[in-house]
Amino acid sequence: MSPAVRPRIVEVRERVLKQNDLLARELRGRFQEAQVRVVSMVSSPGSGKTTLLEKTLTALNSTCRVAALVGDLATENDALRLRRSGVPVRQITTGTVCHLDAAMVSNALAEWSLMDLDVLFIENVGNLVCPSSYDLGEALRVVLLSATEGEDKPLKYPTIFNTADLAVITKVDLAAAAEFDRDTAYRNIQQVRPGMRVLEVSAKTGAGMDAWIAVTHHG
Ligand SMILES: Nc1nc2c(ncn2[C@@H]2O[C@H](COP(=O)(O)OP(=O)(O)OP(=O)(O)O)[C@@H](O)[C@H]2O)c(=O)[nH]1
Ligand SMILES: [Mg+2]
Repeated sequence: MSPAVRPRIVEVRERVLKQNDLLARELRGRFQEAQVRVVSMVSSPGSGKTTLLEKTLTALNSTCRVAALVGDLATENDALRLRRSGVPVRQITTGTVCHLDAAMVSNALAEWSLMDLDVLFIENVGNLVCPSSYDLGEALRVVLLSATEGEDKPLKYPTIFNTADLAVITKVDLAAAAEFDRDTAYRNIQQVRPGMRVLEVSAKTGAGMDAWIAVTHHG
């Protein structure tokens, strides 16, 4: 690569990110004004975002007005799964883009009145790299780490952990079978994001669900 090319790529990327930050700030203002709590979820593919979210939406549906947006490169599969909870769900299909951005969220919300919602969940595209740079205007960004994917993920993908507010260890029912080393996982999370709160859940058995659900609407 010639020295002249490198700065230009950085410049374009910075401009795109700046534009996203401006729109995210605007979205955050709209969410605050409408008093909607927005919780986003990021993780590697298959860590259990949709499974946890379906259980969460079902639990919250009787107590508050809740909805969800879900991003994937292709298919409406996750939206179909989440709609089983009975709450409004919109799929954002990103094509080749490996993350959601603030414009996609804003467009997906165009037909909904924020005033009619208490909690909005956003499931990001399954990816531990791309979503970390894109603020979506959320109040709480949650990073999931499943008990089956390896305790080293926080060290290998520090930015996604560093830009999250809460870590949730998922699939704890499989921890013994996967020989999940809990102490190492906690140590690695704290190394990249000192002080970050960590919860443990199993969407299959329901373990830890009460503490998780409380966090989603109270902070
Ligand atoms: N044993 C067990 N399996 C789980 C749990 N949560 C999710 N799974 C399984 O893990 C697989 C992936 O779960 P999904 O919820 O689709 O994961 P995801 O993060 O939404 O995946 P992408 O949207 O593709 O990134 C499915 O086979 C789920 O049944 C859990 O708590 N325990
Ligand atoms: Mg999913």
